[in-house]
Amino acid sequence: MTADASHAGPARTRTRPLAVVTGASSGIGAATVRRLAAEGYDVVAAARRRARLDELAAELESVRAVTLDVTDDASVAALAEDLTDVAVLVNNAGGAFGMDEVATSDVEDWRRMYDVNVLGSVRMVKALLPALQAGSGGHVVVTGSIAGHLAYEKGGGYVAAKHAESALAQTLRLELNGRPVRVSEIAPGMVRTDEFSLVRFDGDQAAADAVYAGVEAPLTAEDIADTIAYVVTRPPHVNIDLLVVKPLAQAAPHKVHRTS
Ligand code: 8X3
Repeated sequence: MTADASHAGPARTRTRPLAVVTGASSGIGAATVRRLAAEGYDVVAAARRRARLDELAAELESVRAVTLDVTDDASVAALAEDLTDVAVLVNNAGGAFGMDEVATSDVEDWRRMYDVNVLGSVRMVKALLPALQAGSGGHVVVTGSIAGHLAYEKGGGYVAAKHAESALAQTLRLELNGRPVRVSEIAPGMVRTDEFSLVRFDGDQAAADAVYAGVEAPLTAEDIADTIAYVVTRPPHVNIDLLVVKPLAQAAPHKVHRTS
């Protein structure tokens, strides 16, 4: 499934199509950068942690590191400034903060999750839409979550943010109908990465490890990168609206088979 420019649309002015990946410093974002580079894209790897991006860029010739904070309008504008033709935007920056019942949850956690997951994607889409519509068009990918489709106890703030991100993708698809921009949502279930649960539990490694305890094979970041690569390398007339991807052991957010 090696991509060439034709996968991103008819003849483009670039020799390789350009992909922009946010949240690229680790986990699904970094895996997606590597995978899209292997698929034939030039990739702008964007995130706050520049040192990690520089490592990626040193590893892969087709990757350019750009410091980006999706919660900051000026930072997003600076990234968009010199991008005139973007084939793929992967809105991957995001995350969960806290795991609490609504009654005891921290409103600030809800606010931060809304800002990075939802408004971060809105800012990126607004800034890059002209470049996504340039030439032969582009593709907006939103890294959502099963939490965007099903609620679970103690997940309220994250569930709400991911539902909103899904609503963003659906709205955008309606509004862009007739224009050469595809919109896809990838909704992963349990993905074991170094940071997702550690961040959610504010650095509590034992709590983070417990999420995956006894689960034979949680998804990996590479599994989701593989899904994203599949979606963006379909022929340009094919729009995959939504892909929900869970490990075999997970039937629902709260229904996980554990061997111990
Ligand atoms: C991560 C999946 O189940 O923790 O987006 O909400 S879950």
